[in-house]
Amino acid sequence: MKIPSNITTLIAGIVLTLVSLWVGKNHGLLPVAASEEAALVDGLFNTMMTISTGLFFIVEGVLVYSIFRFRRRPGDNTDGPPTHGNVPLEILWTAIPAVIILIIGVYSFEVYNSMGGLDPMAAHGHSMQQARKMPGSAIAATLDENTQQAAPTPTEQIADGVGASPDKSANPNLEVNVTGLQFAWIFAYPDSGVTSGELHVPTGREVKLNISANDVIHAFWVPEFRLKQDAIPGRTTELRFTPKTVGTYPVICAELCGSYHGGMKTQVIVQTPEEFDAWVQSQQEVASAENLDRALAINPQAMSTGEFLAPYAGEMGITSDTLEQLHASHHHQF
Ligand SMILES: [Cu+2]
Repeated sequence: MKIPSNITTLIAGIVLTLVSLWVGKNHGLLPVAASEEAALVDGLFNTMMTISTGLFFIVEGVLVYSIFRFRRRPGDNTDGPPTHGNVPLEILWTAIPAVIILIIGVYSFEVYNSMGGLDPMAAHGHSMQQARKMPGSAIAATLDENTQQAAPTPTEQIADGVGASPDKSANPNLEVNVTGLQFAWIFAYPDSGVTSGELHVPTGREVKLNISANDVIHAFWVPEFRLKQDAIPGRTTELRFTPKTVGTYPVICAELCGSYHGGMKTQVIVQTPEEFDAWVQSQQEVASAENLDRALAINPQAMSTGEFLAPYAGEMGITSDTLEQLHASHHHQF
């Protein structure tokens, strides 16, 4: 067998590395990265794409080369050479994948950790804030007091959060309560009292979603944010992120939840802070107008007939003159 020269091997190696790096950056498999956390996930994915492209071309290259180079020649009916076992080669092809997997494993662990996935205190955001405000008291002692005063729910004991870094998580800029139900998402903004079927978030502010479910398990997934979190009945899970790119992206239920699971979709609208504030204000106006209508509809008995009918009479173009004429004609009939 003719061993390829060192120069050929070197050039092949360089070409392979360059091709792998290029594919790792230009595969185009991921949607727009619309959150700041998305870069972490993309970095990991691109690294894995680079490594697997290199491995793919090495394995397939050797395979295709061997098919042509060592194919049966016409008239050659002999057996191939009886090769069996190669300890150094076997050690090598075990060691290389082991090292690669170890590197990817540590890297992915690091990404998950820096997104708050492993932080046991992520769900203690409020307790931590309280503890910091109390001068001279140890944080641990304050946390103990808190847990004794208010009976802890499982949510407070177990971290269900993922998203932003743990140090940021204590102070989310915007909180939204997300409820999943068959087959819709409801978004409630406790700060402004707005409730919406679509999630609106501003760029550059850290958002914390408190996710729960009314009936069965759902999962809140926004591919453009690279984030997914279960919505579980009876407990609250968290998702923290900072929206980065203005746009409209799909919110998809990623947990089979019933016959119309496939239709359980809505949108997340990432806006500039100004647009977002304007949206909140417009929603508050709609809400207060609705409340006014409800007040009118609820108390008809507290009103006189005239008061109750006044708005409708106005709509119908009835004036006090018309009413007087009606009244007069009634009298004539008697
Ligand atoms: Cu669902």
